[in-house]
Amino acid sequence: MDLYFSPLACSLATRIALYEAGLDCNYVQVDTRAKRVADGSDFLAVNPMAQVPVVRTDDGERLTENAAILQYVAGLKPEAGLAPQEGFQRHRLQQWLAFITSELHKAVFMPLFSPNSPEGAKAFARQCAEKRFAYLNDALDGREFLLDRFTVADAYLTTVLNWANSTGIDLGKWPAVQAYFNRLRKWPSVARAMAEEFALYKNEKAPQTAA
Ligand SMILES: N[C@@H](CCC(=O)N[C@@H](CS)C(=O)NCC(=O)O)C(=O)O
Repeated sequence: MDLYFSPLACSLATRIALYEAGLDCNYVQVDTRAKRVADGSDFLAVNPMAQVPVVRTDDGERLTENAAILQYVAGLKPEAGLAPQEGFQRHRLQQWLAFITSELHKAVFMPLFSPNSPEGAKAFARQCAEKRFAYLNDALDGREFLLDRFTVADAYLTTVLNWANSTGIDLGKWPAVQAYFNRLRKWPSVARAMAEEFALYKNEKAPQTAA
């Protein structure tokens, strides 16, 4: 399996899930701004949306969208418990994946990160953050994870919360969210994936000094 990723982008969630499940993968770095794969090839040929994550399965299928990819990875190793396989808890997992992708990732963080989003869009995103983080805070109060154990939803939520600092969102306003993030960032698969991608991120941003 190949995972097309960009350091510390939302594709980090899939890396966390793969580490948690103990699955092997070929990690293919992408520069989403230049729309180039690390080998110089055109990323648009892989994903016309120019977005990570993309998974290429061992059968040659290409899969996009965090929610779909994370459930795919969880399904490769059901015994790792990264997603409830059946029953109402499966719907609960999907509820959280949908919330993270639409209400946090796209409604709040995307406008704050995008170099093309106007100031008004950023201000609106900050306004949207209030209700969404208050809701999340209530849901996490007294809980260790989003469901009853670590799942792919936690991998995705931790990845997204990791963007708060650099976008000026103060998680301290929502103590249960802050406590969750402080705890989950130390979870072994999360800590390992974040440290590895942070090193790649720093490297990517370093000025090119080679002659
Ligand atoms: N709907 C997609 C969104 C993926 C996404 O926004 N990826 C970002 C990185 S976090 C990206 O590749 N952005 C580059 C771009 O949109 O040009 C999903 O959930 O997988």
